[in-house]
Amino acid sequence: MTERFIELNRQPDSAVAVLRLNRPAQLNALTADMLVQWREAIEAAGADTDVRALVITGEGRGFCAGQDLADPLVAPDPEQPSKDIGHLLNHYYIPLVQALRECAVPTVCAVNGVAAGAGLSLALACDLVIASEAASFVLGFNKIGLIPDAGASWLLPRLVGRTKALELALLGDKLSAAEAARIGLIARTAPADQVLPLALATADRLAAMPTRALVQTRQLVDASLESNLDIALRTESRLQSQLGFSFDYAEGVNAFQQKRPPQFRDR
Ligand code: LHQ
Repeated sequence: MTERFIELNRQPDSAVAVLRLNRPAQLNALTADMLVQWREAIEAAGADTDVRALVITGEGRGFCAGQDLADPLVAPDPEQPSKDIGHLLNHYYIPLVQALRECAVPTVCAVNGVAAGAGLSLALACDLVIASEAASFVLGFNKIGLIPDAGASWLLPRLVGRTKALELALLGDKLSAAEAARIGLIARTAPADQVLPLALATADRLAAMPTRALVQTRQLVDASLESNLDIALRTESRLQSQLGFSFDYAEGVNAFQQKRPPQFRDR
């Protein structure tokens, strides 16, 4: 039987699901099985209509050290010099990054410790990143002769601009959580024992909001980076037109007028 490296659990009495990377002795370095399990867990959380927000975190002292470099799929092998490591990206990483970006509910990444290589790329693919003050961030691809992958080359310049993106990618220095928040790589930091509680509280807030509008907001923000004002104005208008017929719109306006908290329920 395949070993489980990803746990997915619902918080008691809450619409928040928690996805936990669980391979702590290797700082949650990613094997092919783990990448499949991670994608399947995101899809399962998104398909469960009782789930309205997803928290992603790691077990142990690391969040995720990126690709498991000891995995025979990627470990250099003199017996097999033509091994194609791009295969792993095409079949495992790309579907996982897409699952994160298209998740049917908002995602909050609670970075409990070091995030390296593709572990950093995957954290950055979440909607909100909250890191422990003890966490650190390192691209590290340059140290093994590779380029930033799993979306990092696209995300980094958009998050922190060309200057910082190239500094991080070319020098490969470890960044503290405080510095990562200062340059806008992540949303915020919290003391080590508060990072998961803060991520859960943030996810609870998101879970009480109109999910469909939040997910479409993510899509609009992502699309804006490739778009222009005219296209953005028209896309906003099309989506707003649809949302105007939703339960959550009527509920939000009625709740405002009746001076009561809204009870959103669309997914
Ligand atoms: C690991 C790993 C690891 C295995 C720590 N693998 N065991 C995509 C597609 C195709 C090909 C290649 O790549 C990719 C995407 C990528 O992600 S490439 C980038 C891969 N990741 C890295 O290069 C990071 C390698 N790790 C590190 O630089 C350090 O371990 C960091 C900075 C993450 C943490 O350093 P420390 O806190 O000093 O911990 P440590 O180095 O002592 O690691 C603890 C254990 O975890 C250790 O095992 P051991 O048995 O000696 O206790 C490491 O071997 C293991 N580990 N990363 N990626």
